[in-house]
Amino acid sequence: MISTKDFPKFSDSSGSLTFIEGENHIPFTISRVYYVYDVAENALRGHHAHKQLEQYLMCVHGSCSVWMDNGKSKEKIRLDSPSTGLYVGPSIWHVMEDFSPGAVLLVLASAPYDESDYIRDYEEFLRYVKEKDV
Ligand code: T46
Repeated sequence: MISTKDFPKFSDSSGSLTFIEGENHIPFTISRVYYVYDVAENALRGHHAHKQLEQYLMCVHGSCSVWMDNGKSKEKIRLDSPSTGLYVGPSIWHVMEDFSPGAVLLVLASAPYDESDYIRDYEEFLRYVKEKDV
């Protein structure tokens, strides 16, 4: 379920640079970029799944943890490198937690914001993945 990608990183004594080329590094056309920041200590974000949306999540400053749940099992990953992206595809219930102070979570998304693509109720999510499995 957990699928990460390390993007190119150039470091020298003056600092580091990472770049992401849509066509070369991302398996979907990037339609939207957003970022989550100023997250309070102990705050939980996410708590939803998407029906169609594909995303890459990366903590470009600080760190945070992401729970991934496909309705059958759950896995947790710590995002703590600005050059590592986590793929979150459709039908994955995800929760972000344990943001370090000042953390910035950058997200590349395959489509514009569309609330009808969200499943925000966990019981509905379990029904949805069960129906899709049949
Ligand atoms: C996701 C995780 C990783 C918009 O109006 N446009 C947008 O592009 C986004 C992303 C959000 N919003 C609105 C919808 C809500 O009223 O911003 C508000 C906060 O969104 P939400 O509570 O969904 O934020 P998170 O951090 O729980 O989830 C976000 C994304 O919404 C979601 O797609 O996968 O980050």
